[in-house]
Amino acid sequence: MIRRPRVMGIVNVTPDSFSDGGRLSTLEAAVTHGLALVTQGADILDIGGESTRPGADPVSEGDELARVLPVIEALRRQWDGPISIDTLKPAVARAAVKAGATMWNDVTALGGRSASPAVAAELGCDVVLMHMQGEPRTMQAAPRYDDVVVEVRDRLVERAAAAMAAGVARERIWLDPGIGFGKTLDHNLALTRHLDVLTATGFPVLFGASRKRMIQAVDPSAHDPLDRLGGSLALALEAARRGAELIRVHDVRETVQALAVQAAISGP
Ligand code: 7PJ
Repeated sequence: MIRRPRVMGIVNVTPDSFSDGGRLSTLEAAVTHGLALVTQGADILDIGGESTRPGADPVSEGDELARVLPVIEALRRQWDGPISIDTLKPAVARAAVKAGATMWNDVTALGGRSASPAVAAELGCDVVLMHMQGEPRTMQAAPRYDDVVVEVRDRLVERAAAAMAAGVARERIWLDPGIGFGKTLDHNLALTRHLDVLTATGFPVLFGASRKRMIQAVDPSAHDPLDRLGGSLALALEAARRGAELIRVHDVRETVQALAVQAAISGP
């Protein structure tokens, strides 16, 4: 039986988070949610204190630290599995790793700050290099590519080379196509359909499309992110089939089950 990919459970610690509507804004709720995701089968937790959804405003370093650090510290006391910090700020990544995080998930692929590659090397943690065209506030205005699959792959391989030049070990690097980050529906579909082009680089691939707007673009009735589970599962299964090793999701239990059944079907 093929091994199913691992599942990364999303823990938003943002009052404006689009799919949790602020309900996880307190420390206690975030920690409770994270532990519930572990019970549901999450292999790794991704803690984020700055929303990067389209149109979102930036958050100050102080506010971001105040949101995520207590959550990471509390989770670390109660769980010894891997924890990822979703941030583009090297100072937040450094503090998070000191508090016990083991992975830096950077939606700017270490390009958000000039110090990022060197800090990633210094921390020695796993690093996710995600592709984004433009910046969150404006990235969905007019995304444009000649060949989105090749351009995203080439850009990520370039960012991986920059990370390695700064001292990040090759085996620490993950690539992520950045579904929804400066991409139209057609771009997102092509990146999913041809995810094997990214896995062929030899770097492990993380894929995240959970509850994203591309699902509403296919099913216009799904304007509420909570109504996008079916689409999220379809995307997770396809990404797994195309070689993704880590799938980032809100609905951990349902995703783990779908991936387990897919692996069982594929046989011994
Ligand atoms: C992603 C992410 C993603 C990685 C977000 C949302 C928007 N990090 N952070 N990949 N998306 N690595 O969850 O809808 O796709 S925030």
